[in-house]
Amino acid sequence: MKIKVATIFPEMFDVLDVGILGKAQQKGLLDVEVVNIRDYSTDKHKKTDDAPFGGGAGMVMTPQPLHATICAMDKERKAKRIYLSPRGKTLDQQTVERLAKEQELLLVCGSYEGIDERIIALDIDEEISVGDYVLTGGELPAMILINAVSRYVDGVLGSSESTSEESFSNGLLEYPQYTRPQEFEGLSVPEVLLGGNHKQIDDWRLAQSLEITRQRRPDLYEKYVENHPKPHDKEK
Ligand code: 4G3
Repeated sequence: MKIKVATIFPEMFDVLDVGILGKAQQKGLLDVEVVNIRDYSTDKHKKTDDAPFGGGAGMVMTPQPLHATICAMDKERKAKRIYLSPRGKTLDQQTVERLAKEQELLLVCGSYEGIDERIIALDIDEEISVGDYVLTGGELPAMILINAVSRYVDGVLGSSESTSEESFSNGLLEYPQYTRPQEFEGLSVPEVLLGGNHKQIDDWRLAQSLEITRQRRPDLYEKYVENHPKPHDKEK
């Protein structure tokens, strides 16, 4: 998968060369290309921001460098163009899976109080938020999106890290996990996990997932229960 990023802080994306995503890039499964918006500014001081019309706090990213960057990066308009912003639709696992099917993404990172609205009208397909909080720029949200989407690219995860059995794949939160040693600081691993009865283990894990989800995420719990009606007593 090809992922292009437009930002005024390209060096922030060096962390993508580390770990699983670094390995995926070396293997050619993932190709992240980062472009500096400042390089496309025609201003004599290479400015990329200005004060907002109408007044108010902070600065707004000017349209010229952004539009020039996006046009240069996606001449054939073949990328899905995404702007990371607090007013976007909140990213969820279903959206991650949909975006992972795209050939190419172009992620636009805004700084300060955001970007000139006309760039969104002219150049952006979709606005996405990574949660209800404000950061100094869209760079960390872009990296969250890259990380989440890359896990669905064929070959990026090993078989032991597959996406099929994890949290949210059944709409529930994860059950508790344990590894060696069998006792740690006086706390033991639940007996059922040591027995090797896989039906019993699956039942225990589902019960744990259901209880944790009911306590922490009643919204997810209600959805699960609606879609998994209890088998009622057989008619006589
Ligand atoms: C304000 C995205 C700030 C307006 C970007 C962009 C949080 C998210 C910014 C704007 C961001 C998020 C840049 N902060 N929740 N900061 O995904 O358009």
